[in-house]
Amino acid sequence: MAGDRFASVNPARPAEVIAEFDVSTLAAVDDAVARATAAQRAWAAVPVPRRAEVIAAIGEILASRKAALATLVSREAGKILVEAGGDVQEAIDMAGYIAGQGRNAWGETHPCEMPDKFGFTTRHPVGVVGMITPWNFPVAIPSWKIFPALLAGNGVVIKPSEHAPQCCAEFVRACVDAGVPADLIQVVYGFGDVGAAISSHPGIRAVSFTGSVPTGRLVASAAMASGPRLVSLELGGKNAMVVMPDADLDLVIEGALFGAFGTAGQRCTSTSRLVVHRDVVDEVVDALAARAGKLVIGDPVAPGTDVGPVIDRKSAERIAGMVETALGEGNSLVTGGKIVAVEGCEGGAFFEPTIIRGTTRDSYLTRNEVFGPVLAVVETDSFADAIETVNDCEYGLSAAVYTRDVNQAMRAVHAIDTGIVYINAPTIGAEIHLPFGGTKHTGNGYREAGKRGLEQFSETKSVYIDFSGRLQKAQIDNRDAIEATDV
Ligand code: UN1
Repeated sequence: MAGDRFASVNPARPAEVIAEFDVSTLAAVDDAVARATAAQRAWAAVPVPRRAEVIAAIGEILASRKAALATLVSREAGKILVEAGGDVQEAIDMAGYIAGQGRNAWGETHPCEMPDKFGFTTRHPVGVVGMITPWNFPVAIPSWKIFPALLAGNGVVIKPSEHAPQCCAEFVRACVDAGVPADLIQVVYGFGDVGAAISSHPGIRAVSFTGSVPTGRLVASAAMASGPRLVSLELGGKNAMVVMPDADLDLVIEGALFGAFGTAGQRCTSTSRLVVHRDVVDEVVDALAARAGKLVIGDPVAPGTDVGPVIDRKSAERIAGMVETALGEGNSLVTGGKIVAVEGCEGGAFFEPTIIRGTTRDSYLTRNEVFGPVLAVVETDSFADAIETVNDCEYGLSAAVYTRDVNQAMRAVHAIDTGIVYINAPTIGAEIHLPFGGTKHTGNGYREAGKRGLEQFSETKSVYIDFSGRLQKAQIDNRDAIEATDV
């Protein structure tokens, strides 16, 4: 891989190069780990509230550069401008949240079994955290991982997706401008082999990955083969929205449009299954199709565009192939289904918002993640069947339930096996102070964001202080013996 270069391009106009990068060699990854390790030692000695102040300053710099960063996100990742701004805003919000945590509790105290003794926990950095991030939230997701890692006193080696490296480079530049020591966050560039080098690097103690299930498995295997290491995975989704007949159907249409076709369906949290009660399915699908057909597909930086491109031509072709497979299974096309050309965006990877009816729990389209603007409609005849349908899925990231019945809503919250559940709101739009992540093949039990996300890059130390001045033996086989020996 020595000497290789690659370019990131505008997915709306692939001839437009955004930036060029050297593919990092194995030696460059080694060097990055060595620099981050050296810088981490000094950073770990900085008091936590001081680290938090640096993170707060990053938030201010990001806010002052928000418009420029959003335009870059739009050009490099193809998100429409308003959603690109939301991507940057998540990082700003995350900076505020994490900075505030710098003055929060750093452990817990506990009573002990013996007199004149107590216990407490405290947190320590893991060392250097390796991160592999996707292109669909090219500023927000690095911030979800980097800010908690920094607050905990760690160094970072990050490999952004080859589709949106410049967004990460600009994000890290903001961190350095805010006062993060220059070597503490190292960015390496390239493809799977660079990710593999991070995952298995002996100097990296924890690996955090967001992406597909197959790549997540490779990352985890590589990390564990030469580990053990802490590995946090944030993988796929096949997120369902349930529509009961008593729901506010106008709200359903707005929510489904945003959930399924926002970000061109390329969020881990995008709505890709619409589980609708038979009594309202025709009404819902007709209204949705009418609105979907009017969404403006176009240049993501142009005001008025509703749906930008998918990330590249290969992805558009893969989505078209998946639609074809679904139709080949006998499902029916309600609207969309094709790659389309947009004037002024030559070679752009645009895919129509697509609705497909006639799928069941076992269809190809309800079982496989598309990562594009394709919504599969599954009919249901009862609440119980709807919940079973939601759960009959190998992923468990996000789900939404639309109903006006509060008892039904609460039953859904308990019964749905996903990491995130929305009531009367779409499957997208998670806020940074609540944990983000999922069950089953969506992850391996970790959560990003919120308090859980804050703790994931820390080691916990349990400390016992015995000020009795004598040997006290805990946990010997019976309490009489404890009393005889110790008191
Ligand atoms: C993702 O797609 O990986 O909840 C992240 C949401 C966004 C984050 C999505 N706040 O839709």
